[in-house]
Order: sequence, then structure tokens, then C-alpha cells
Amino acid sequence: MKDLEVFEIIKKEAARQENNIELIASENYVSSDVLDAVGSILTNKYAEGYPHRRYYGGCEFVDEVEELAKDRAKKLFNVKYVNVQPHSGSQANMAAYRALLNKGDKVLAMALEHGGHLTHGHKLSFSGQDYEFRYYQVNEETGMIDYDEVARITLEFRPKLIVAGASAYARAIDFRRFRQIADSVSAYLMVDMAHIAGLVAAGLHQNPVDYADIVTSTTHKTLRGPRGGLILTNNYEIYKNVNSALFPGIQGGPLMHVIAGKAVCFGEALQPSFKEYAARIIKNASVLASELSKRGYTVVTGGTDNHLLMVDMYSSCKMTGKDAEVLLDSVGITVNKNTVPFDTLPPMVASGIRMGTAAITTRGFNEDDMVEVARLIDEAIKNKDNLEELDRIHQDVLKLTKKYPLDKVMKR
Ligand code: DSN
Repeated sequence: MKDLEVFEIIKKEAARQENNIELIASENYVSSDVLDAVGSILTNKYAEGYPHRRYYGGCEFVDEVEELAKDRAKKLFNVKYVNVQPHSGSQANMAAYRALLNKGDKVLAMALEHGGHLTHGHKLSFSGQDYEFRYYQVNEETGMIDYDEVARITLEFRPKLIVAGASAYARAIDFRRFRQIADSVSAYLMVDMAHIAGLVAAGLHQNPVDYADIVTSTTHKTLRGPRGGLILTNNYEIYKNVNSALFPGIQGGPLMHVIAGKAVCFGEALQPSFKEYAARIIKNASVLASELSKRGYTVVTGGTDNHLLMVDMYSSCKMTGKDAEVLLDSVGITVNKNTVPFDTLPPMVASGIRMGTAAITTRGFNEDDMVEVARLIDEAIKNKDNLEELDRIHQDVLKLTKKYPLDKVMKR
């Protein structure tokens, strides 16, 4: 690369990714094949429209790659119709809302501070501004979705759409139950499966396409593809609406290099080895949750069924999520602060941290390594003011990450 200024920054980020234990629940490491596709000359091509109906000439090869991505996604999720063009999960969600709703329509979704997502109706997001949202919370005792309560609010509020899916919820979600609840008021059901898409692809979580009118996702979390969005449906009319809502409604030219990366990702997720990978993600998350519990930390809901866990740091050791994030970063462990249900602290401080095992499982971390990760987290917290001890813990983190060099992982 000739632009040394940019290259130096990329090198620093590469070293960070190499040396740190990556526990951001929404991140992963792509394969070198995905990276090759995303870094390819397909970025040069304008292809507004959809395969064989483009506004530009010379689209014969990008048509091929978009068709391939769609065919692979259909097979992977056992669904009839797919749109692979959303630049992100947020844009996928915007297109899904526009396909089903008019401005001002009523929508019921999970509250952000209970595990939802900004685009599930937060007032600072287009979603909360364009539609009338009401929210369901988790049960205060269990930390889990209370389906009876969702059903009660649904009957009272009578939304046109119910949104299921979360970005900080550690338990399996019963999409079948959500379908029954939506049917009680003839509402649409949309599932945002961004976090768990890889687990769904591996058959380790109920597949929402069997129950929802629209399923949205990203491709870069547990699914381990390039950064981007995805929309699935079994309903042809809804599919047509989604297509026009996305282009020309929201987006312009699709990112053909990223769509090629999505095709590679879906191909990889169709391999039997992906099922094994997804099973290891869940196992690793469960070991991390139980090890942290043993060490006295409050794990929200008491554990996890998926790739992530939420730890209430404030109730565990009177440390805020923000302070825990900064402290753990200083020893090379990357997490994010996160509000926990019924949090009394604001989101930029938060009582909790969210951790996920998708990235480190790709890297090769096993159950013994998860015991070690829990120990390192605990020791860092306990030695928060002891610089010498923190340095020793950082050296242990480096020993662990050195066991699993990223270039090897990416060439899988
Ligand atoms: N920001 C993503 C996450 O971390 O969960 C969701 O969009």
C-alpha cells in the first residue's frame, strides 16, 4: 500500500486484533476468502437495481455474484426470497419497516435497555421517529422475556407490527410464541436475528423464517461474514415491497464487493464445519458465564443459551460498565459497556458489560481457554489499582492470544 499514513493505522489495528482477546459480542474474524472478495475490484462497479434489471450496462458478472449470494442464503436459511443488498442491519430494518408500515403505525418491540436495538424504536433512531413504538421489557426476577406480558401489552396496544430479536439478550427466543401473539391481533411479525444468525444457520436456534413475515439480519456477527445486512421472507408480496423500499427507497448502488463477500460467507456457513463452530461458540459462552458466576459475578438471567452473556458489574463489585470496559481494555481484553435490565445508570456509563464468544471461538479458543479468560477478567477487576499486577495480567493475555495467530485463522 502506497498511502503509508493509512497503512500505518491499519497496521496498528491489525496488531490490536492480533494481541487482544476480542469479546465484543457482535464481532468476528472473516476468512481470507471473505476479505479477498470485499477487497476486490467489484468495488468499482455501479449496479443500481437488481440482477437482470439494472440501471447500468456491464452488470453481467455482478448479476452472477448477487444471484449466487441469494441462492446460497436461501439454502442456508431454508427461505424463498432474499435481498442481499442492505449496507447494514439498520438499513435492513428500515426497509423492512417501510415494506410493512405507513408512517405513524404502531409497533411493539423490546426496549433497548432490556436488550433491544436502537432501530427497534429508540427515539433517537429513524425508527422511533417514524413510527409509534411501545416496548416490552424482560421480567425483573428472571431477566427473561415474559411472553404472557408481551401478549398482554399486544392486546392492549394492538400494534400493526411486533419486532422480536435483540442485541443484548442471552437466551433463546421463542419465535413460535411471538407468532401466536402477533396473530392474536393480526399483526405482522418481524424478527431481527442479527446476533444469532450464525446459530440459526447451524440449526442451533429456532429458525425465525418459519414464523416471521420478515427476517432481517447482519452478516458479520455469529454468521462470520463481511459487514452488511440481509432480508429474508417467504412472502412474495412482502419481498416485492422490501426490494423497492431498499432500492430506490433508501439506498443507491449496492456494494457489489460486499455482496461477493456475503456469497463467500454463506458458502462457508453451508459447510458441516460451520455447525461445529457454532456449537463451540455456545459451549464457550456457557463456560465463560459459569466461570464468572463461580467467581461471584452476577450473570444476567443466570447464564446463556447463545453466543453472549451480560454481566451486571455494578451489582457484582460496584464497578460501572464504563470503568470495567476501560480497565479490561488496559489489559488487552475488549468488551463493551451495556445497560442491564432496569439499569439505574445512563447508557454511556451503564451497570453491565456484554461479552460474546463468536470471535474468540473462530480464533480457536476452547473451554480451558475460557476458564483462563474468566480468571484474567476477575484478576484485572480485583487488581484495578495495582499497575504491576495489571501488567502481569496483560502478559498472560498476550500469551493466550499468541497461541492462536490470526493469519492462520483467516486462512481456514
Ligand atoms: N451495534 C451492534 C451490536 O453491537 O450489537 C448491533 O447493531
